[in-house]
Amino acid sequence: MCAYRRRDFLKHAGWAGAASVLGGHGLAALADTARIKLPFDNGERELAAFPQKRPLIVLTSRPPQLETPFAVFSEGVLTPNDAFFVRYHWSAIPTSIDPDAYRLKVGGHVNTPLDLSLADLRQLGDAVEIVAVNQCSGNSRAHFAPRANGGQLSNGAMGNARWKGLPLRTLLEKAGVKAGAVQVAFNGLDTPPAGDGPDFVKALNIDHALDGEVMLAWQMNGADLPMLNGYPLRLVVPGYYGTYWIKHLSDITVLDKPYDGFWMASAYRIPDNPCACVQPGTAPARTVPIARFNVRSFITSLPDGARVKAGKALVVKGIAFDGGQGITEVAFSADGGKTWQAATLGQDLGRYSFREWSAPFKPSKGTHELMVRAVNRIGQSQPMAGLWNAAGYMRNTVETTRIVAA
Ligand SMILES: Nc1nc2c(c(=O)[nH]1)N[C@H]1C(S)=C(S)[C@@H](COP(=O)(O)O)O[C@H]1N2
Ligand SMILES: [Mo]
Repeated sequence: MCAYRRRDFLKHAGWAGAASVLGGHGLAALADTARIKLPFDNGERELAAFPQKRPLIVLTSRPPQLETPFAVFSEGVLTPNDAFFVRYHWSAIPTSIDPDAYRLKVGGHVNTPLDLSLADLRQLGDAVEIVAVNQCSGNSRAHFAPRANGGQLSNGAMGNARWKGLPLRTLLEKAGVKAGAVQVAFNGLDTPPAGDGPDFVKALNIDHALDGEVMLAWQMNGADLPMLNGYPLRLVVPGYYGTYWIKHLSDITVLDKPYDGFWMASAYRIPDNPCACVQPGTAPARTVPIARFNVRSFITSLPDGARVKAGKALVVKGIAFDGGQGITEVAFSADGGKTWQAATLGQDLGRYSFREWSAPFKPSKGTHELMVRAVNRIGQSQPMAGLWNAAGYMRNTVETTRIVAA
C-alpha cells in the first residue's frame, strides 16, 4: 500500500516537482532563499527538495547527488530518511518501481539460480535489524589540502540508520554456493546513460558475503527505503564504505574468480599502506579496493563560527564511529588540542552505529578552538594533521570547530 502511494507520488508530483525546482525559473527563486556556504573555497551550494527528501545540499542534480546539511546530525543519533544523503554515479536511475513486478536474480557459481519477488525474498528467513552508518568514500573530500579531484563534499555524505532485511547469507545458502567461489558481484537497476560506460557493479569476497552481517535491506528507520536510497532493496555492508551498498539491487552473481570490472579494478582503490595515504602529488606503489571506515568523530551541537555566552556552562555534543570495532573513548579539547578531557559516551546502539558523546565546557570570553578525537576498541584513532590520497577518500583528520564566547 505504502509502496503504491510512493510510486504514485513519484509519477505525479515528485519528479515533476524536482524538475521544476531545478529548472530555470524555479532555481532562480530557490537561489534567493535556499543556499548554503560550505566551509571551504567554492563551497556555495543550492539546496533542493527531491522526492521524499527535505531540502538537501545539491552537488549534482543529474543524477541526484545530495549532501545532508550538517545541522541534521544534531537532531538525533539516527539520520531521518528524508535527510539521508544520496549518491549515484550514472544518470539513468529508476524513478518508479513496481514492487509487484520487481525481481531479484541470483546466479553464477551456485547450485540453484534464483529469481525472486520481494515477497519470495521475505519468506526465505527471519528478518534482522542493524543500526549502521553508511558513509561515502569521498565524504569530506573538499577539506583535503591540497584539494583532491572528485565531488567536493563537506561532512554530510554520511548517515546512520536502523536497517531491516534478510542476511545475504540466508539467500546465498538457498542458492547453494558451489565450491571454488571467491567473490559475489552486485548490480542495481541504474545504468550508464550511454551503452559504453561501465555499469556500476561492486563485489565482496565470498567469506565477507557469507558473514551473516551483510544484509539485503528493504527498510530504513522503520519505513520502506526512499526511492533515492535504493527502493525497494539495497545491500547493507556494515562498517564498509557506501560504494558497496548497492541500491535497487537486481542481480547477485557468485564468481569463481575476482570481479575485474571498472568499479573494482580501477575505481575506489586506495594506497596499499596503513594510512591509505601518499605525499600529495605522488602515486602509490600499490593500491587495493577501499574497505572499512577509519575512526571519525564530530562536534554536532555547535557549528563552526558559533557565538555563545561567555561564562555560561554548556554541554558540547557530537558523534563518533568506526568500521565496526566500536568506539571506546572520545576525548574533547577546548584549547586547540593542547589539553584533552574524556567525553561521556552515550547509548550503545551497536558497533556499526554513530555513538553519541558529550562534554561539559564553560567558555571564557574570547575565541575557542574545539576539537574531538575518538579511539576504537583496538586503539585506532584519528590523525591531527591531514593525510592525503589522490581520490580524496577516507578523510578522518581531527576537525576544529571555532567558537566565540562574548
Ligand atoms: N545502484 C547503485 N548503488 C549505489 C551507487 C550507485 O551509483 N548505484 N553508489 C554507491 C555509493 S558510492 C554510495 S556512497 C552509496 C550511497 O548511498 P545513498 O545514496 O543511499 O546515501 O550508494 C552506493 N550504491
Ligand atoms: Mo560513495
